[in-house]
Amino acid sequence: MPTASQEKRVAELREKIEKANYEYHVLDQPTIADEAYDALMRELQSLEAAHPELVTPESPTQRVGAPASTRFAPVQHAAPMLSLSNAFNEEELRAFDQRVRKLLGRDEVGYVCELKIDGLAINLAYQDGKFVQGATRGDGLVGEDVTGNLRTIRSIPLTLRERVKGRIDVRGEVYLPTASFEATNKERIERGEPAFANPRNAAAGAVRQLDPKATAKRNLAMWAYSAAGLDVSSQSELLARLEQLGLRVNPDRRVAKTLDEVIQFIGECKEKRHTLQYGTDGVVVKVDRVADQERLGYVARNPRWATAFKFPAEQATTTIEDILVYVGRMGTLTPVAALAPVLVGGTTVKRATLHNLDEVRRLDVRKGDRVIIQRAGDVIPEVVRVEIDARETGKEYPEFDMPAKCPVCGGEVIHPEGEVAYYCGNPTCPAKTGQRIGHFVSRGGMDIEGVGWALVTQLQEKGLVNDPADLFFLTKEQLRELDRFAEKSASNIYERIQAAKRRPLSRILLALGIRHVGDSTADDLARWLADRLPKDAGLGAVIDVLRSVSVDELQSIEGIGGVVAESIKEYFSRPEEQEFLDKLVRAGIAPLMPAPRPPTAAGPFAGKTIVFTGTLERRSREDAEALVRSLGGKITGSVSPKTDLVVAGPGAGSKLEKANKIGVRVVDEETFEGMLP
Ligand code: 0OW
Repeated sequence: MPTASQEKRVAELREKIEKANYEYHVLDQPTIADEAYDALMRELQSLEAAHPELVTPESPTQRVGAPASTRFAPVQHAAPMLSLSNAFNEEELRAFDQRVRKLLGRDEVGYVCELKIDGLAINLAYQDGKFVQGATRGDGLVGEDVTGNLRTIRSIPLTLRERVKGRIDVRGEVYLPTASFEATNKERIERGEPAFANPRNAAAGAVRQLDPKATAKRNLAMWAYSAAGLDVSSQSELLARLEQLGLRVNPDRRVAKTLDEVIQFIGECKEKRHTLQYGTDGVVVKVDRVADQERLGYVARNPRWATAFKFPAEQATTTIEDILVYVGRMGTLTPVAALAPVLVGGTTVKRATLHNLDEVRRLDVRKGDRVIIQRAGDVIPEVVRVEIDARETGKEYPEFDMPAKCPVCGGEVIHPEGEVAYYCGNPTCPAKTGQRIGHFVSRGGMDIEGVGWALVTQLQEKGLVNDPADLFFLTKEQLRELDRFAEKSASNIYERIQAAKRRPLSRILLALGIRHVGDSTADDLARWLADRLPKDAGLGAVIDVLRSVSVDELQSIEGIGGVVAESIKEYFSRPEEQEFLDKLVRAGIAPLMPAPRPPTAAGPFAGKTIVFTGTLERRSREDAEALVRSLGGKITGSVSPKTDLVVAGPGAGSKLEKANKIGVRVVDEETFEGMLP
């Protein structure tokens, strides 16, 4: 049993160490030397080793734990983690400001500007002031449990400086400081592993390590920028409150009364950002007052009260060494420029997309040309223009033409009449299945980290995998036999593939690669299925519904139109897909059904069907419709006895006549505006 003085000493040591951590990692103003800090830690570790009953999860010695069993378990966020619309120039920023002032009906707005940190968005759940769960943003609704890994990040406090009763959800960006990013890449290249393309990918890789000890080595840091559950009246007050609680908030921020002040701040940041110790790709501009934020609301998952001004793309000049042809997962042939390697925006670029043959003709780009290329954010670089006058007289610059045979399988290349694209006509072209597997395992799909091109190609060449479902039948032995696969990485990959059997249903639908089914359609379809199936429904039950559902039923789903409904129906009826789908079921894929949609706030339009007709003056038609949806209403395009309200602007025609004829309530725009909360 520890003596009273030992217990007292342990409490004292913890307080001194946490204070030192806070000053060093949050304030960047250490007051004790590293040696003194290490001595305190050693003393606490030896006291805890002697008296394990004294150890608590919050103890500073407990930051680096064992690999948790819950790692990567899905976490449903208490409140959706939003994404941001973008503004790429001053004009778009002014348009954002204009919309905000119009919707608020006043000119004085008041913004807060924050550096946009180029890292990985995370959610930190604190219960009564104690860090209890950390999750990645995921798709905004469901993220992954990375608590153990985030505990190793010293700028994330395990205990807040005030014991805030109840639960708060802090949002922030985990990032890898530039120096650590460069050191990590140096190590990886020495180990023969591919370098990370940018700090954000490196941070994501570090946060999603299977073992927290690996995360701890990466020297990650975090800036907090938002929170749910704190009673504040503005964003600037929220940031100050987060600092008070001991969270690290980026100091490069500014309250701006007018848009001109916002633009002034952006100009300062554009200069300063290259001197910063971390990656930033823009400035986030937020309406400051919370009351205004609530009034402005959201469109999809983008707040209307915030936007991200992205720093302009970086450009560079280089030479086209060759024009290659890349075969996509739908078999499309895409011309790609092989470039003389050049540094753009902090990373080396060797490839740039030429999109399609029309674009090649428009640019008149040829092998040997000097070109300007541009890289905006992390989208793939593209060729902006050719320096025609750099062409040497007398030298040949042959025009590029699409090949007649597929460069991967030699199959006939087809160019459907009137289409821009060229396709490989061979249905079993390995590039198609390779791309398809690549899409299936990608972050947007089943997110199976470590299954990259090199591995997929090897698996295909060895005939171990012909479609994505085959991945789930791979054994550890088969993986171990692959080239450059040691025991550890083979079992890591095997674990990740097996763990991927449990994914949100929307992810699985997205991973199938159905034409026209993107993020939001997959979400809508998954929710519609969840309303019809038990919570523990298997993939087989889901596929049975999708095989039997009609196009009309699909079209009745909110957000799914005719083209998408046809495409979904066509996919699930396609004969060559049935075997693949049945194999996925046999593999034991178990979808995570989405939580039922929370009941929409009982707003003035809750449960009502609204039709707009004629032109609106106060706001655009799509904004008005989105506002009605966010207030619980349903929008339809035609008037019927089921219509509850018609909003008629000037120039209204047949819909207004029909509404009057069948006795549907009609209001003008002013009355509609007056109905808004
Ligand atoms: N990356 C950032 C950042 C920021 C959230 C909350 C309201 C709208 C988005 O520095 N400073 N502030 C926000 O505000 N988001 C940020 O990053 C987001 C997270 C997910 C997409 C963006 O990267």
